[in-house]
Amino acid sequence: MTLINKKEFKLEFRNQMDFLYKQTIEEANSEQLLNTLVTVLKCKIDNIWKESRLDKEKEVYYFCIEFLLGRQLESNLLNLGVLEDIKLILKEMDINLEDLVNAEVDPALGNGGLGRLAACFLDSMASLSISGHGYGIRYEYGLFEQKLVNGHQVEVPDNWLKEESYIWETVRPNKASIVKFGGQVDLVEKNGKLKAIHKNYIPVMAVPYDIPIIGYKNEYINTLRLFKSDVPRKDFEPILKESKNSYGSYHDALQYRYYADEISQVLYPNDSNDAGKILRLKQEYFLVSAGIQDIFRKYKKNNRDIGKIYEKISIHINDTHPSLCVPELMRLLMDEEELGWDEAWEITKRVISYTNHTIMAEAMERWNIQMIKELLPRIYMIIEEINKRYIRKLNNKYGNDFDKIGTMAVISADNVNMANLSIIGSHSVNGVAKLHTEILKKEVLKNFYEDEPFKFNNKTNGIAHRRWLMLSNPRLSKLINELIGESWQKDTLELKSLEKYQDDSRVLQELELIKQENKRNLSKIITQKNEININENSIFDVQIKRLHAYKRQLMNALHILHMYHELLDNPNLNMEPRTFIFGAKAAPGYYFAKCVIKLINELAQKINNDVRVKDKLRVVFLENYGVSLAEKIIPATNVSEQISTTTKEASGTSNMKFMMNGAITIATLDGANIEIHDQIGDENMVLFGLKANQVLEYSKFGGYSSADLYSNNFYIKRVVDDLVNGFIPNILEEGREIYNSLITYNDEFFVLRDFENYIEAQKKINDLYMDKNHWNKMALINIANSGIFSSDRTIKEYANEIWYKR
Ligand code: OX2
Repeated sequence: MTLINKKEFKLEFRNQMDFLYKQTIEEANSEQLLNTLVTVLKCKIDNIWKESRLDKEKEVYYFCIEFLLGRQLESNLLNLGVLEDIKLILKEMDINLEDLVNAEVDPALGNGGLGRLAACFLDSMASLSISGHGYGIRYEYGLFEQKLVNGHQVEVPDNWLKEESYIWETVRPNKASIVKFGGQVDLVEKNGKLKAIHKNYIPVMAVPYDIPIIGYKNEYINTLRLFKSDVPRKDFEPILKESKNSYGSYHDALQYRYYADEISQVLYPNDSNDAGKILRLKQEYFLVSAGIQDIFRKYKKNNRDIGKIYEKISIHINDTHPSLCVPELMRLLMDEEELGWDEAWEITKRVISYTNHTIMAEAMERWNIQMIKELLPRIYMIIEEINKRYIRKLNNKYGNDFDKIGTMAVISADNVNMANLSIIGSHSVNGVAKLHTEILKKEVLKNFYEDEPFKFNNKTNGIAHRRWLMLSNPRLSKLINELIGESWQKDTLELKSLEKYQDDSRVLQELELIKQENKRNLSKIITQKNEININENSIFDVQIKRLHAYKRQLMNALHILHMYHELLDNPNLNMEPRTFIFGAKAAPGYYFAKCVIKLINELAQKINNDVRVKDKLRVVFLENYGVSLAEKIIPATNVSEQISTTTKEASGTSNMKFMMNGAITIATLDGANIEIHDQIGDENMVLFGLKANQVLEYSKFGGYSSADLYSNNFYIKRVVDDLVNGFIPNILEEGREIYNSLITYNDEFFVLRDFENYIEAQKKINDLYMDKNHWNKMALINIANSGIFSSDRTIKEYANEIWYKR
């Protein structure tokens, strides 16, 4: 790319520094240098960063309540094709790029897998020159910062903007729109048609903040548009005639400001469910209404016939949080564009598609009808009508099968079922891995599948290999380039040709050295953060993800406890030294998850201070896990823990990142672990645990007793008793809570049922690692077969099979 001319760049950099800070480079700190660099880069990309290509192409709008972007500088430089050049030029100016990279904030505008997937998808759409943009919320506070105090999680607000702006964003005040809350709706007759008049509403302004999403070496830039809520500016007054206009008093004005500001104030820190909280509903409608109004504004600039909008627009709703896209699109088509119901409904279905990300019952969004009625009166009317017409259709088809119709209705038991609304209002419903989609079709959404099988399809998740391999593991990336050339960077399936080196001891040796170096780097971070020394030659065994009962960090912890006992019983036990590494945030209100964090930390205290096992066993809990930390941990991992209760993890995506970086996976046959297994077989990963049909049978017919297992199995009893007998200090309450979940409440997630099997699988890991050459070969085969898990593959499938289909 001819973006950078050295002499010019240096001059621009100095000028910009002078303009922004009135000082020299030598005087500037890292933040100032970073800001200067980003400002220079933003000027350079300006002419290829277009708001929209709607005049020519069909555009995809990806609605998501979370985007977990990670730091942008290095990724943007890589994608612009100037990473190495800029590094060198800065070096000549005595600036270390790494310092600037580390000075950037890591915007935590998401909880976990869902938000990170959205970010990987944006990267892939841009890199594949697909005109696809994200719509989200510019949260003032992202996911809380996690501190550990005496082994307890303490949440600190994530003040990432620090009252300034985000270096990559550009605010577009002239593209703001008004979102209306509350008030009343009257249907009045006009020219023989009913027209909805919305009165006394509370107007909130949605201001777009745009972040460029730069494609990989293709001069293509899309936009992530995040909305901030605000009180309307003066120039909106003429169109606010019907709004509630009694903000005369100081107190009222303050209250109004609070009402508006609050909406984009903070990300809900729960990665499953916040239904029930009115503010969350406000956030959801705010995102949806601002986004769709924005789409209409752009569409109408170049297109006259709104009835053909499906030819130019695809709206994707990522999980049910943006489900109100369905009635909002109906509202705009009918109330603003004056289309009739039938035409509007056909358009809506053609435009919208929906991804489901979980089957967990508690994560299925349902909103109380009273709440929706009051907050969104017009939207509620439309939902009611959608429901009425749908039930009529079902009645015609299924007669009075009320059970069936009840599960499919949009409104039932005083609630609006958001998944049902999304399915009915779209032309495509997809799950995120093979098993997950099968469970949707055969169990959770069975009735819908039987009714309209053609809507259902699978799109196995993927990861942006640019961030998760090329950037986070540059040494491995370089080795791959040397072995097979660079074309894999654009087509990751080419990684397959690495397999020809599986018996090449020099290559395997090199692979091991790279892993070793990455482990050394991570050890330094651990020592710095946790004040503990790590044996760099031990197996780095890692579980990093949100803390959830179904993800079974508890099983991992109990196994560590088991190993500890085994070592104490037999100090000469033939085992490879192991370092268990955890990173996990618990939702602030999720008591059980917090108990597990406390347990792991106390276990770490005990084990790490026991000189008897000093050389063999270490436990590390890394505080404040997030994207930046993941980039350091994953390349240094030997063993990837993917041990969810089968059927519960829809896909998982860290499993793919680990595989691509040459870790060996220990896993249940859950989520995308199945597809990983399809690629590399039993020989190259270690499987254990209940199969999906067994779990489903237990849930349907019962037959599992954890108490029986506990009484009859020495190993299980030993570790479970340790939760309550004082063996692990300072976990009186937490240990009891966990004990009760396992024994009194019959171990909902089959931790004890899978425990022995897990111990065996872990032994197998140990034995495999003892043969280093063989281990390295497995690692190589993992890398070679990880190409299918690039999100480029996933996005091509979405594009071909969902978005561009009409
Ligand atoms: C997560 C799922 O739990 C995870 O399995 C999946 O990999 C990820 O989404 C991306 O598809 N919130 N987070 C998820 O689902 C929901 C709801």
